[in-house]
Amino acid sequence: MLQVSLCYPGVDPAPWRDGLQCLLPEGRVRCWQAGDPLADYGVVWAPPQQFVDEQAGLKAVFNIGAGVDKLMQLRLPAQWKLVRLDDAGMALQMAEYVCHALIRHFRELDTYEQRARQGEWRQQRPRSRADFPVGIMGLGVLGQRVAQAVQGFGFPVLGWSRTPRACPGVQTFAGSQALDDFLAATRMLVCLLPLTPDTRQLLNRRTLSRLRPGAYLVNVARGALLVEQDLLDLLDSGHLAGATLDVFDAEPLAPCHAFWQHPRVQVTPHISAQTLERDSLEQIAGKIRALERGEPVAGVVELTRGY
Ligand code: NDP
Ligand code: OXD
Repeated sequence: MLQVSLCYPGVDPAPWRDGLQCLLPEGRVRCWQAGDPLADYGVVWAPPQQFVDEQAGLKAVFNIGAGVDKLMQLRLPAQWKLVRLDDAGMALQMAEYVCHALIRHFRELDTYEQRARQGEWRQQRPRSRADFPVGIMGLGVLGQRVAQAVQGFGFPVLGWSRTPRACPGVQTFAGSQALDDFLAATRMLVCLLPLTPDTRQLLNRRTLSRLRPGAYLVNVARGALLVEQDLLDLLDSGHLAGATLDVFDAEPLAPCHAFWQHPRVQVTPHISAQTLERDSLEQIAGKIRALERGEPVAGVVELTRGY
């Protein structure tokens, strides 16, 4: 019988175990405990190093998320087949969240909300979409879906990736040599990059200063991509108009952090694309069956690349 070991510290794992058990009646799903025998498959989010060491011989390990940066901080066996969640209901949520943030800024809705609280009836001059090109960093599973949604609202869309990507209707840029040109053409920057050694602190004073004056930042990737003090300084200098931040260097965001009270920063608690239990488990169960049949699966992480 197939053995599946679930390791999801910090949450009640029972609904995940029971949900996967229902979808995989031919296997046995159990919550991992130190000293357990080697299972066939692992299903994890931020497991301890001990899980990795004891379960080094798993046939595949499924990450309960799209980003694998927490796992990458551990010593992983080179032979591990690590599989990330591949959309699983996150791309649509991400498209919703990013479009909301961009449109809220473009249509000056925060200004109208403030005025409404004062009972003030006053209209702004309409802005032109052509003056608000949206640059998306990361044209992967989520970035491409976001690019499609943003295009639907008529904004010019640019995209930046590590290797060249063709994305209909999107002006694409690839590699570090193209980063400055991409940034110089962007007014609303959306970050959807994985956190890797190459992308850590990529959003800093130098790169954010390359954006068009009055630029707006939406970071929905990982907090450690951004140097938070550099963002605050560029907001205060007026080079940046504002930011919507869903992810932070330290989560939960400390109660005294300057972002909470900053008048031009919108904060949400890492909810832009939440992991949906049913969608995720269906995807994982389907991929376990595919691997058992000897078929390839999508979403296998390249360990040396880090995403
Ligand atoms: P993918 O792996 O599908 O796509 C990553 C994209 O980033 C690819 O286009 C890749 O380029 C590009 N990229 C990677 N490294 C570099 C680099 N050094 N320079 C330029 N481009 C680079 O990831 P997803 O779209 O599925 O997810 C992106 C991230 O979003 C996740 O890693 C996770 O951290 C975050 N996330 C956040 C959530 C939230 O709720 N806030 C929810 C889910 C995910 P290439 O195409 O050439 O490979
Ligand atoms: C993810 C996340 O990476 O929820 O899936 O952040």
